[in-house]
Amino acid sequence: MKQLFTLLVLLSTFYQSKAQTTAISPSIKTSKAVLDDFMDQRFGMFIHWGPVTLRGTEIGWSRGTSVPVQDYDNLYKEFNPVLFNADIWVKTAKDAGMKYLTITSKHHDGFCLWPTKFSDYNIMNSPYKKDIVGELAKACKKYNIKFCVYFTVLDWHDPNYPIHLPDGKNLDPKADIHKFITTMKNQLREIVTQYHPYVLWFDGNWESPWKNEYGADLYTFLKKLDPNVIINNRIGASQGGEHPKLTERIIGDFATPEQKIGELNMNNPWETCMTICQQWAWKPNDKLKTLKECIQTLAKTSGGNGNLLFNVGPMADGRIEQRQINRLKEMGDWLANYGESIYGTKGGPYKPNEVFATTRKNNKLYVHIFDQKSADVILPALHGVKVNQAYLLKGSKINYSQNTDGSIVLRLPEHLPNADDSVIVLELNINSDNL
Ligand code: FHN
Repeated sequence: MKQLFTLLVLLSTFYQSKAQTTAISPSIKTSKAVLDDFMDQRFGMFIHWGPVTLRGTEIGWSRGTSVPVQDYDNLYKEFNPVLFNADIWVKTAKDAGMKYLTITSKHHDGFCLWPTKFSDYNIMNSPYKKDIVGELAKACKKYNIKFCVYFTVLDWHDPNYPIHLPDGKNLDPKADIHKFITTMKNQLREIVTQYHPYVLWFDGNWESPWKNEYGADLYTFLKKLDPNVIINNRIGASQGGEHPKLTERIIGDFATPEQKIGELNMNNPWETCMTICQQWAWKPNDKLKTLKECIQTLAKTSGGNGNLLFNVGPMADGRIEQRQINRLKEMGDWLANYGESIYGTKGGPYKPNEVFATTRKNNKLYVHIFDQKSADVILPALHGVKVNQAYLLKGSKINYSQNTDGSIVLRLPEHLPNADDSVIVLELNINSDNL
């Protein structure tokens, strides 16, 4: 009996200490004010780029699959994006109405787009020999776009990371994860102290070598470097299917649903990441999303109280494809008219659907009308809410009525100003935060 008691005490101590190693002290967690500022931005540019664009295959994932490892790992010797111009990339983001920009400083293939002292596998040893990350940080400052950095916690190229191929199962006994983490911390210290990113966007947290306690340690380490740096929920170890979630166990400041619009969530911050084409890195003749898909994705993401990180894949010569630039400019033109219904708003109170989504700010409820076939759009009753007036944002009055049950009937005019998303403003008798 005594042995059993001793064993139970030992086990509980073990699990308590394990739990402690993944708990983040509340005093160092990113503040609500900083996260609220992030969520007010609503729309950012994601950029996946590296020497793999010379092959037009997927960054990281095509190494050792569609591109032989030896071939893939030597592409950097040809990588010379002479047409790269950070100002053009950042102005493209700005003209799209984007407020922040996230660059893959290091993806799963281990190639570093900045002159790191901790790996020779970096841009300074390519024919290009310029600091891509630094150029983008400078251009973002110049154009008042918040600069953010993507960093992978798996690295199939680094001999100290135990897995060397996509979906690899064998752990390399010669690898040393603790040396790998030391290199990672040194590189992240370079990034944070030299480029001061607004957000650190981690990725690659699903393979067995990565442990939740490594993520907790890394979060704490980064917060000592910059207490206000915002960190996503992919710094700890993922147990599969967790990217859209933010739970007690998951380390990080915001959830990251991928290639889909997140669920309406008024409690936890989240950001959908999505490609404007199909592939993250540049692919010749990749399928480009329609303007309707782009605008409605943004509106439904905001309607769900989330941000949209929208990805472009620049080409090997350093240019973003003109068709992607054009599509983003069309989004920017829409935002120039309707941005009031996106930036600095909250989502809800209704769950976005195929007919409409809603965003809100002060006493205004913005109704994004997607499906314009029906003559009326009916909004379920909101307790204690009375509509004082209704009108098209930047347009004419809208006929409406409120039923005795409080539901709201919007009578759509025959012609709406924007086929993809026309925004109707309802001015309410209360502050929309209280809905
Ligand atoms: O494996 C990566 C993928 O290449 C891409 O970077 C996306 C972007 O969020 N993240 C991972 C897949 O979940």
